[in-house]
Amino acid sequence: MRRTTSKYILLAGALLVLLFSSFAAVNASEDPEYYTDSFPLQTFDFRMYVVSLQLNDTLIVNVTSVADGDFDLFLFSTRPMEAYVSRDGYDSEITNPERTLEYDVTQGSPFSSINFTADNPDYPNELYYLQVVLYDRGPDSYILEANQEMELYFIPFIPGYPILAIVGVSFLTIGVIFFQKKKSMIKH
Ligand SMILES: [Ca+2]
Repeated sequence: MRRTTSKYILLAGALLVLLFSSFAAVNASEDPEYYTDSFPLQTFDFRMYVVSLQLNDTLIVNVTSVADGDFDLFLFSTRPMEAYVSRDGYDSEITNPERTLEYDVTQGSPFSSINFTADNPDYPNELYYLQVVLYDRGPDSYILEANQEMELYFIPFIPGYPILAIVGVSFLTIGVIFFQKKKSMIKH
């Protein structure tokens, strides 16, 4: 009898925890620090995110450097097919107003931020792309906090020799695995 009572208490406790955590998940969407990410970068290296905004949604992104690194932020209205940053620094295209909606290239501050409201009625439900660049004093890590759910975005491979190289390496890897398997089969 006592055993079943304690079982019921345990079950009730578990239910309570479940209820409470689901409440916490609902409330999280209104939290200004709803999405967070942290990542280490080398100087002139970058990381990209994609975010979906509806008309009149506001996106607030804050990036803080962990050490002394100088990070910059760029928000694009179209899907980036290039990084516009290399070992030589920025390509001027990175601030082209045709695709770059907002950017923060302030120097000498551990904080970078973007505050953007999707107010163009021609684009009521659009994807926007955020690029975080370590501009100076790397390597360093950043901490990103955003009020919207974000996902990582990777620049697609441009068809051409990189694809050929990938296919070549894949075939080579399969070949090596096959060869080693055959070798071990002969041994046994
Ligand atoms: Ca900066």
